[in-house]
Amino acid sequence: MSDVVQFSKRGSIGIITIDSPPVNALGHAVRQGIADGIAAGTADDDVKAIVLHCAGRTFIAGADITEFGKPFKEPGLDAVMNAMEQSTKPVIAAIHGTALGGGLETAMACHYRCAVATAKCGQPEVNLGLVPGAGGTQRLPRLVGLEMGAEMNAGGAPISATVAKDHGLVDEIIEGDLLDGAVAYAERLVAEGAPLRRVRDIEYPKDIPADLFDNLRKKYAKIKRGFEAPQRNIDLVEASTKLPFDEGMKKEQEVFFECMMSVQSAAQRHLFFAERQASKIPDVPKDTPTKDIKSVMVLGAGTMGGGIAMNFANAGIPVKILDTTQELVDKGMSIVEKNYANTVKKGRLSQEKMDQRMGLISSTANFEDVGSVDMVIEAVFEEMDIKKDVFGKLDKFCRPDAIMATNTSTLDVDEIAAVTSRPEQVIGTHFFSPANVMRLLEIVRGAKTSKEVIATTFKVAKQIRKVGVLSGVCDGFIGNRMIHGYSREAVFLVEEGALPQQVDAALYNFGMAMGPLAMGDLAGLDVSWRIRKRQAATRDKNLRYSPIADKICEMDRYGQKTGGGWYDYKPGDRTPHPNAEVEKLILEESKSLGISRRDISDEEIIERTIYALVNEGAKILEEGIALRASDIDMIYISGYGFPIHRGGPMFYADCVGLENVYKRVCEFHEEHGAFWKPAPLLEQLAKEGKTFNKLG
Ligand code: T1G
Repeated sequence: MSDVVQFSKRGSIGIITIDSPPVNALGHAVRQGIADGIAAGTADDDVKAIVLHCAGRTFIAGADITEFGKPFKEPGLDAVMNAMEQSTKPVIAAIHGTALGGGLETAMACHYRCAVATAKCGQPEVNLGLVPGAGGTQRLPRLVGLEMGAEMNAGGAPISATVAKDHGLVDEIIEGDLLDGAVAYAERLVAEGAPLRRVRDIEYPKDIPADLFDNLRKKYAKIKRGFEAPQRNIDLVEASTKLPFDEGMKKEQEVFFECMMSVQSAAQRHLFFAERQASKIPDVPKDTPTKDIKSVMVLGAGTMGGGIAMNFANAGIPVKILDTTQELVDKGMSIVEKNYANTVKKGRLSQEKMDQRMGLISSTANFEDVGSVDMVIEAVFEEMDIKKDVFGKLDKFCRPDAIMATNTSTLDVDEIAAVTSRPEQVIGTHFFSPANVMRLLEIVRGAKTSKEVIATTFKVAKQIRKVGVLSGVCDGFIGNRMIHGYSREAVFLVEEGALPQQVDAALYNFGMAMGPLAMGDLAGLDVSWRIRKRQAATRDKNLRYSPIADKICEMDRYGQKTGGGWYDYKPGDRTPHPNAEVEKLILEESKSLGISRRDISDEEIIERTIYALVNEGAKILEEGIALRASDIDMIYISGYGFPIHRGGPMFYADCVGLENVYKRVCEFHEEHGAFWKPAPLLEQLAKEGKTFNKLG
């Protein structure tokens, strides 16, 4: 046995116990230990059946992703699973936590499966740009049916043990202690002379709907636009209906290795670790003391404030919304209620859950109530004077150990903290609109923010199911600072010859959730217009500036909220339609700026906008505003709709090759001026043949 897998016996039942923290992943030692345990149980005449179970938090949660791309060591998972499946004695999987990927595949190679009701089963390989590599597309559909099997493989979502039991994936739900229950279940199977039931022998029904797989392909082409793995999973489930089992397994292995070598899978594996790395702050150790946040107050009952409050109610944390008048508070509460009601109407939330969550949200117009909570999140108007006034009052009324967070999207957190007597308690928590939907939370560390407050805020981020990413203090922090160049280039490209719909289509086809100009219409063109007007006096007149967006605003066209911005919108429909007036304005502006419009390729549109992100990201990295390139990738994936299958702007640049990116940035610098001055870090890495992220 290996030091992570033990074999023991209880009466006539052999027990293989895997204990390989954190998630009992199927690394080499675990695979070897299982094989040894099966051999030991088979060789022991006293053993009549074998239970496979795990210590710790979960049953096997999959292959060991950290082993991918490294030299392979026998035994492979397929050999281990064959040993189990061919065993002359029944092997029973005892599942708790999450049986995922190779974990579920291992369980399906057993003859029987039992689980506690809280367990979950799934094939999430597709979320890593993969297909299962050990029978997930060949066994799962045989157990749960073709459509459910294909959906679970192509969609990657797990099912509960009770649903799994209803569909024949789990045979027995265990009440009480899992191992005790599993041993008793094994004894019962032996007493009943239960057959050595092998999933591979299950025959599919004859009447397979002819359009089943094509309909699934269409569905996933839409909901997972641009992703290859969902399609490959569907192809393999379909192949399982056409090929003998062993050939189907061979086909799956081939496709698994093809996916493993794909850029899309490398991108998604990069993001899997990037998300977990983001909460690791070098000078804030894992054992930094944290506070339990049991009550929160949100200042500002607007759209953002209401959305922020919903996150806490969704996590079961009581939250109070404060505004200056009862009327504003009541209005804010009705926005929250409407949001929840919409979700209930769409069938994504029960009325009971909505009532439960609404029960956790209260409201007040009495500022001094801030003294009753563990954490305050300010979400008032984005004006420094207003924020300073609020924090001056918070300093007066909040409890000494209360965390005072600001939801500012760009303003200087240190300047805000400086008006308080306790800057160590002040931190930035930048939510992204809609705050109850977008997963990103930029956590902005002030110069004096304490380590405990940082660690506590990251813990809160995880509690409210946000991706917390640390940022230093600068104008726009990480995400918004980078988006300026991206949006700027989009407008310059319109001035130079592209029309809005070409720019947006090129980026939509690249994989962005929506094009930059349509995104401006969604956010409201007047928001950035107000900022540009405020900055006009100090703007560097030597730098190219496009007046087009200002002129669109001067036509009272602010975007969707006014029925038109860059595009026109029909009432109740978010579909953008080109507007002749705007196109006329664009042509006139190009002319008045002396620009002779030219045909612009989609490739140039992608390079000018995405490399603008990359160049600014490189500056943010070398200034230490972002801890690591993968943090920047996480920000763009979870806050700005960057395509997951491209891994984020910095990972994408790594894949293009930094020498290629640097070459184009130099050409743009030559042609378009100072905005494109290459970041020194980009130049250095390009010349050294290195990458932003460690790859592989
Ligand atoms: N391999 C290696 N490490 C893993 C891992 C894995 N499969 N899963 C998690 N970890 C690490 C993770 O990096 C973190 O490390 C720690 O465990 C806790 O994870 C053959 C080929 C199981 C639901 O895709 O979904 O099987 O940061 O923070 O929120 O067909 O981890 O502490 O150092 O996420 O409680 C398929 C991936 C693999 C499951 C637990 N399996 N994992 O969530 O904790 S491919 C998956 C998860 C495969 C087969 C194919 C989650 C979780 P650290 P965590 P959590």
